[in-house]
Amino acid sequence: MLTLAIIKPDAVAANKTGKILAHLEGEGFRLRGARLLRLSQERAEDFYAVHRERPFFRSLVTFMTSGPALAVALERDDAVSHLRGVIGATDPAEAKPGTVRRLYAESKERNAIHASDSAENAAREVAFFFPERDLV
Ligand code: FUP
Repeated sequence: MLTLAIIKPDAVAANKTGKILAHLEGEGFRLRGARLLRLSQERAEDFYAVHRERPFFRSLVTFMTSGPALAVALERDDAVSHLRGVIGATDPAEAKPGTVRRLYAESKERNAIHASDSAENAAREVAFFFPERDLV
């Protein structure tokens, strides 16, 4: 089973990409796709469309377009729920010790990593970044 993670611009800018990938590999995830990219405003708005009416939407889009991010397609048993546990709560102050966000995130907005939150969203989000031919 595949899920989608994005190492966000805060973590890439802080040179934490390698540490975060090592953490994910240590949890048994295998890389099936990887793309370093800078989201356009239109693509970021599309990716976070479910949050369009939320008060943090504009700020989130500005942050997500602020610099390079690394999108990865990851494979593991129970990938979606396992990765959600590994990244921790949205706000690093509330994330459990040892989770990626507790270890590496700066704030609730600049929170180091995205992970798909359901099997349905994982399928949509993997396809958002990776055409079938780019999944190894
Ligand atoms: P998560 O699934 O943990 O990434 O969290 P959500 O889907 O609820 O939110 C998506 C992103 O919006 C978060 F990663 C960060 C941002 N966000 C804020 O900036 N402020 C908030 O109050 C909630 C979310």
